[in-house]
Amino acid sequence: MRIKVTNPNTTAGMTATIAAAARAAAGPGTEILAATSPTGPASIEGHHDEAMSLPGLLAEVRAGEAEGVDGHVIACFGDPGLLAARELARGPVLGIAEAAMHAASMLATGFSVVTTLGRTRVIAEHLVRAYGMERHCRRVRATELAVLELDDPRSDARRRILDECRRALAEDGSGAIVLGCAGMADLARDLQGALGVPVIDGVAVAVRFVEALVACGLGTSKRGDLAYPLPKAYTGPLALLASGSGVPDAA
Ligand code: 2AL
Repeated sequence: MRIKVTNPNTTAGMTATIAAAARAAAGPGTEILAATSPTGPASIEGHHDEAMSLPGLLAEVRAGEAEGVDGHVIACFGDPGLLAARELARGPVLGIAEAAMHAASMLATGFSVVTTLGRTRVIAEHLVRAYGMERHCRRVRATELAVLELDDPRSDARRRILDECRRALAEDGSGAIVLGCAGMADLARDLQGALGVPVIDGVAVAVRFVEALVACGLGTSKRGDLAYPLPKAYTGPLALLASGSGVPDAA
């Protein structure tokens, strides 16, 4: 099967990290198509960044549908545009926060999220409530690392994330850690070895969850709000991104 993994920020180096994690997790016979958003912010660290990332992300989801992929992963921890992407897609579409939180809830009675800047914490907290994870998520913690520091081999990102994970285990009563950024995907194994508890990278588990759903013959419901978008006239630059959709009943 073919799974498209889209990085909604425009930093190709981060997409390389994400693609490596996705390919390492995927089962035999799964091809990972990794994409970087063609337009928008270099990193996503707030509500405005998320909004500005959506046209590029949705263009990639449309392109994946036109190529006939079996499912999608949105590789940013805010799960930007998740429901909009589901409207466009035939197969399953999973966000990495959604996948990681569900995985964590199956592995421990409580988990902590360790994320990047403090200003992104409220985004993760909104998702905790949207996914009904209030009973499982003990706390969302910020490291005050900028997303692009994760992409810089000279940064001390690993040490700062490890320190915050240790504080989470000591203070939150958590049994598992959810990594709160796609750019942390390459750290999960190493952190799990150092901490001795499950450390969950959402990219890996989202790929495996998509595989499982597709293998069960399941896709996105096309009944109700996740039906393909209604055809509309578009004005301005978005007309280019919304055209050639490959959306069957919007064509
Ligand atoms: C993210 C992420 O996963 N990618 C990005 O650009 N921003 N999330 C975050 N909390 O920093």
